[in-house]
Amino acid sequence: MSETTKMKRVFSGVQPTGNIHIGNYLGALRQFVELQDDHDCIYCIVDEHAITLPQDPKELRAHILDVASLYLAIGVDPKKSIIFVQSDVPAHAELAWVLTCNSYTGELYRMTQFKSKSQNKESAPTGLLMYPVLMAADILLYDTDVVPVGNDQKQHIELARDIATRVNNTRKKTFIVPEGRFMKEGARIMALDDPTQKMSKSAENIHSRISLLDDDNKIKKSIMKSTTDSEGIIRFDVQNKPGVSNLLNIYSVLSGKSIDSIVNEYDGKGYGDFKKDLVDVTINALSPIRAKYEEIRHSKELIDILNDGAIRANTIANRTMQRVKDVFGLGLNDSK
Ligand code: AQP
Repeated sequence: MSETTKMKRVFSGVQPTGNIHIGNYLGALRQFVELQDDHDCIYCIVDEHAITLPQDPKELRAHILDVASLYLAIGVDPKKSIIFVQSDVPAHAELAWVLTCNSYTGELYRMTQFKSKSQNKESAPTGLLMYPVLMAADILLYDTDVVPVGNDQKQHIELARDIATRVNNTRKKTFIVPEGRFMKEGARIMALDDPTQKMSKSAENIHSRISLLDDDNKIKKSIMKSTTDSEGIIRFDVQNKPGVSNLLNIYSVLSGKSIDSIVNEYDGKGYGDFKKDLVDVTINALSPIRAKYEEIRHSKELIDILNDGAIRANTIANRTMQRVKDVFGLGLNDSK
């Protein structure tokens, strides 16, 4: 393929901090599948991000394989996309240090995720503050054009763009300046128990989220318990009816129906009927993913895919790292 028709490079990742939930899926992961036919895609399991907060080592390794299996189960195709584990490519940490030296503490303290994750902690781990710089390294290492993510990552993408532009302007053109890609619907799925908070893997209440691996009973319980309001009318109004609007959003994306048509369908009906149907819609959407996951999770094929992905990712990452070393004068090996 010639330079002019080169496919755009896509990079994204998920932290193995627990089971992927429908927020991760609807905001980010379904884009992974959508993009892989006409983009050059690289999908990572970002385990180095996970240790910004303490993790049990056995659980972390299990979650790495869970997330990788879920990538495959939702339809990421290893023949089209590179799938690998972040810590298998040492250049992520290496580039993160170079970028750390080209970022400012002020811009990192401004990050809303740092503010919320360090809230109520006497002293926050440095990694929590540095996480967006590591994320910038993840992205810039692969000369990424497009980063499919949920809305909560907008600020971090901006930072990656700022750092890339800063290096390009103060040194020489070293990095591609990436663009975030966000879904129109599903870019921010809210917690079922508190629709003012985003759905999260690590929230204490398991009924705040629906994980892709939840069984039918758990799905039913979480949806039937979800917070709505006392008005009893199904309509989309995020400001005044955040709970019902969030459920409508989930219903719409999982069923492929527009929000307007769902609102019409439930005209005159109560929340009970609506929630019961949403349970069915959710089970129908998630059960094939669960079945595929079960096939893959303990297979040798999974390990082979990740090993092969790491080899391919290392090749690209090492090339960028050499370019960065040349620009900054690091080491003695000048590639030119
Ligand atoms: N609620 C959400 N709605 C839409 N998209 C979401 N994403 C996360 N939550 C939602 C997107 O999912 C991708 C992977 O997220 P992550 O694992 O890197 O970390 P996160 O954003 O911190 O997700 P969680 O689930 O809230 O994890 P914990 O609890 O560990 O912090 C990203 O593209 C993200 O935007």
